[in-house]
Amino acid sequence: MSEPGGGRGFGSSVPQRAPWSLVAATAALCLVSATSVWTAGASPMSREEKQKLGNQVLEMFDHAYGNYMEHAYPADELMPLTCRGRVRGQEPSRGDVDDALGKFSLTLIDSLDTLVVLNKTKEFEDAVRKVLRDVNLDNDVVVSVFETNIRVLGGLLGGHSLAIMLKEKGEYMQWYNDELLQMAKQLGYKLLPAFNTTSGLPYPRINLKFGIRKPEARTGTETDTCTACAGTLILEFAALSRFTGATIFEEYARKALDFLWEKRQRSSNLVGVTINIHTGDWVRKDSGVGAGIDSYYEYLLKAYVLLGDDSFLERFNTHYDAIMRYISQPPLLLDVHIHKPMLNARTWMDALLAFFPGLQVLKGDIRPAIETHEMLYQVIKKHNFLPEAFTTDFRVHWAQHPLRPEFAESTYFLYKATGDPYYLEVGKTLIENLNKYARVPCGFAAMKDVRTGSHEDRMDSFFLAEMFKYLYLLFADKEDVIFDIEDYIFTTEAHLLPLWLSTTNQRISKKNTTSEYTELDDSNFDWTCPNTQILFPNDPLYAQSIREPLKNVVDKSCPRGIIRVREESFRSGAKPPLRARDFMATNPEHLEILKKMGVSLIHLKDGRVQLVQHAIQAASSIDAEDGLRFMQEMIELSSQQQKEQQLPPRAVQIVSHPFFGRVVLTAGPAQFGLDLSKHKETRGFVASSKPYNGCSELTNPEAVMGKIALIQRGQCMFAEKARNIQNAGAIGGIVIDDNEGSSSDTAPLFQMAGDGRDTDDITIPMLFLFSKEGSIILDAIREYEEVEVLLSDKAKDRDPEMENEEEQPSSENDSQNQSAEQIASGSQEVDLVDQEPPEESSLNSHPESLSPAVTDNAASISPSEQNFNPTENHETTSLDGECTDLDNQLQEQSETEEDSNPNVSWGKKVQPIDSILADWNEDIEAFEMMEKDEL
Ligand code: DMJ
Repeated sequence: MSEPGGGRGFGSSVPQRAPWSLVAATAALCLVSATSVWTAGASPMSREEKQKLGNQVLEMFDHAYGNYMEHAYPADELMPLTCRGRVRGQEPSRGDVDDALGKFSLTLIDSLDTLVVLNKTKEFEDAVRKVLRDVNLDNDVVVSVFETNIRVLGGLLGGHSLAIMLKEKGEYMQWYNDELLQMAKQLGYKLLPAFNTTSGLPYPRINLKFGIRKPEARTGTETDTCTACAGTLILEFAALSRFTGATIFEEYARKALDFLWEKRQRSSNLVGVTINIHTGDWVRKDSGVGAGIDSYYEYLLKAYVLLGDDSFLERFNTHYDAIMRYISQPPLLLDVHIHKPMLNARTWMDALLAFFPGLQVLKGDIRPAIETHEMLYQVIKKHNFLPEAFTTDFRVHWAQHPLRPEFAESTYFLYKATGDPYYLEVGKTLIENLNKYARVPCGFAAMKDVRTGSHEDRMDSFFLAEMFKYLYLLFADKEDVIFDIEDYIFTTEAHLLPLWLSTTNQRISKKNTTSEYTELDDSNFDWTCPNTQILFPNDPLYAQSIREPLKNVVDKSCPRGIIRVREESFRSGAKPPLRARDFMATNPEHLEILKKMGVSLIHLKDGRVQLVQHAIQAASSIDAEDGLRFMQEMIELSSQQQKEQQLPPRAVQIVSHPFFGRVVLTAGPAQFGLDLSKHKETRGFVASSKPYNGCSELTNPEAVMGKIALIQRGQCMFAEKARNIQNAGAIGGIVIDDNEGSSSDTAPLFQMAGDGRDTDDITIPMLFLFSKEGSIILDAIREYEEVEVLLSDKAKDRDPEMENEEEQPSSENDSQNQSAEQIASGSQEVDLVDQEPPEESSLNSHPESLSPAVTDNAASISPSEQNFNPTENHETTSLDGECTDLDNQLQEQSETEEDSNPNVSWGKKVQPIDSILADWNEDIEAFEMMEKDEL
């Protein structure tokens, strides 16, 4: 093995070489000495407590990895609720998410280097042998190039990196002869056909056996890919080239990066989310630092660190400057349009952006990292986990949480940068929440809905690749890790690549790397951490002082969006533009403003009012832009309100032995019966009704009396089933879908509607479960006979209390011993006819709702009441002074930013009307895209 040439820093640190020391190495310097600089603030954590927490992480990893190996391996992933492996093709398709699964024992490969970091060298040796013995990379399966690169190629390379390190130490892996590297090379060649495009951007998917385009491949026809998908290859591909001497991999990855750089929007220096791989046109022109773009930025900076190529740093700095100018609205990071970067593209943020503070630490820009991290932590404190998306006023936008590691990653890097024990306390909270809310008898289950605490039958491989590494390293002292973590860089999947690669096999020519950069002025380095002494100028409370004003940002926020208000309004002293949330169709002043903005009001025959904007009718281009913003806000407001009118999902929690509340199933609510959000939860044993469809008087009232009746969907109205079980004395009901294999993982939940008549006579709570969730209860009945459940709007904490309530012995092993078949099977064989369709909420029943319709050059929305005025928001705003404070604070920041940075006026240039019109269709498309947007 070559001598490591890496320098000292920490985790994602840098080798000591002069050319690139300006940014990355200085960041690392901050990190090294910060620990000793910190002396006050949060109480320091004792070595004993850190060790205790480290051991807890080890135990949690054993629980996750052990259950995967015992119940799922060689499948790609563990399904922790049904305690079996997820095999692609054998489960209902979940769409793109399944593209990570290539029938190559994904979780095992993704876990390899975690085993070494966690000091499980013996297990690592076993795992490598299993990979070499069992894993086949030649399956006829279509996989994501991006996911296969970061998880599998990265996993094999991380495993190889640590295998050769161990071999050199002389105790373990003495038999190892680069076998993982050979597999990595084989996989690398399998991915190369994806790059056969004129642009050099890879196809998003490839067939492991047949490549691209052949009829058998079932892929190769896609036209678009995400920026991160094309821009997150360089670390793994360059490492593969440098380890093997085969330069082609690094060349291909460089070419893709070069193309993306060429295609950046030249005036904003931002990139969009999706790009056409043939034409290079931006398909989605919204731009942020989260989903779809995130690791493109990460890899530019880390490619510089690993490869020492200045061009990557220059590109990163150019993008970073743009990000801080337009997207960063501390503590928020909000997507904007690449062509109009002063215009926010969304009023919500996604969970993937939680990696960004960690990247800012590597860059050396600590202050905004602390701010954004603190904001994210406040959201976590409210919901226990970071929801997949949340609004600018910190409401849940998408409620899932698939145990993503990004926040733990940033916490680790911030601790290394500041040495502030506050971040150890944050890590402790993460551990507690995982154990309390996500731990199930057979591993850790993703959260289906952070509001209800319900689970999804899913444990993604990145949970083992990343979460446990960052949490363990957070509490570890140097001697707790058997090698020097500072000699390695973390890939986006937290795989470890040795820094000595920077000086190995440097034969790759830089001919593909363009030399065209925007001139960098000094402001590009404004956010660079110069050194520790300046960052913490004798102020050990520095980080705390940045966090303090953000402590209550979530609790005190108003339930409304915070949208950047155009600065020129303030400057000229003019009134800020009319906001959608303030609009009242009966206010003549508002109607006048609408007219100026080119927005006309059409009174429809049915009493509704439609808004249509024609930019050309606006009084000026500024007014046209205001009109555009107004319409965008209206659409966002409308979809938000529609969401709020939906009853949120409910939870069915199995509380009896051996589940003790650890299994929480996502349930659909009913529009009739007891409202669980207003009343205490209902707890009871379950019993199947006879007839099972519950469509006539029950023949087994004695069995369901005082219990929660299980009824199958179909053959009559939901309300009729409810009446029949209520008459038999049931205290609640669970309707189980008759559509075999249906699951809340793959089908949207719905509300059970009434029967069109008065349903006040139904007083018991009714919930709906899809077939897969229902079969978990039915299987439990078969196995344990007595099964008790809790019906509620939010799962009750699974704490020892719940176990104590039971007299039966508790043992995780008991439940783990259930065979996969026992838990998985259980669909009922009942002949059924079509069941009732779920009733949709209509405009009439929800008079406030708006239905956006977007047409050529005009967007129209149709409020059903003329006086569109979300009073709830108003009241909250005017009653809660602190809400106003938050807005003012952001406003002030906006103004300060403007004062100190003359370039901010970019977005304030008066745009000619024809340019606005030219962009119009793009905006409409972008809005439509955003509405449909999925992570
Ligand atoms: C990981 O697979 C990688 O970190 C990737 O870059 C995006 N995020 C997932 C985990 O959330």
